[in-house]
Amino acid sequence: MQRILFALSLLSLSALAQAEILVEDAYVRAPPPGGGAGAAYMTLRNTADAAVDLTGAQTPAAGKVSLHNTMNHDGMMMMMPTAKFTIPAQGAFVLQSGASHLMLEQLSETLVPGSEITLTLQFGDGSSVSAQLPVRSVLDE
Ligand SMILES: [Cu+2]
Repeated sequence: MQRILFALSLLSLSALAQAEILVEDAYVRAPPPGGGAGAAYMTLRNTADAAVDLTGAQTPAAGKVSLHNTMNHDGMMMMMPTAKFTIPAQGAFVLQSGASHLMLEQLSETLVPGSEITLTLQFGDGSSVSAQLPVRSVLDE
């Protein structure tokens, strides 16, 4: 009986590890004084042999987190919401200023440069990963 229980616990461990996503160089850019939205940037590295979709994110610091792409439309930079970012197998997806990013809207607290927020990323396979993101001022870039 003990042997069976041991096998079951190994199974649940491998299920928990299904999304093998590493969050690197993550930070939040605070909005300019006077308000607006924050933006989160990072590199998502996928160590698995299958592509993984980032489908959403949550943080206590914001009422809503949206996935945005930035597009050049006749010389105007426009942000367009998207349903997912696909992180290729054994590859990386980069969220950076002027490109794909996470938009932190309906801020529930002031994003103070030097502080940190917790961001939970949700993936298409039902798994999630949490990370601590330092808050930076736009003036630091
Ligand atoms: Cu945006």
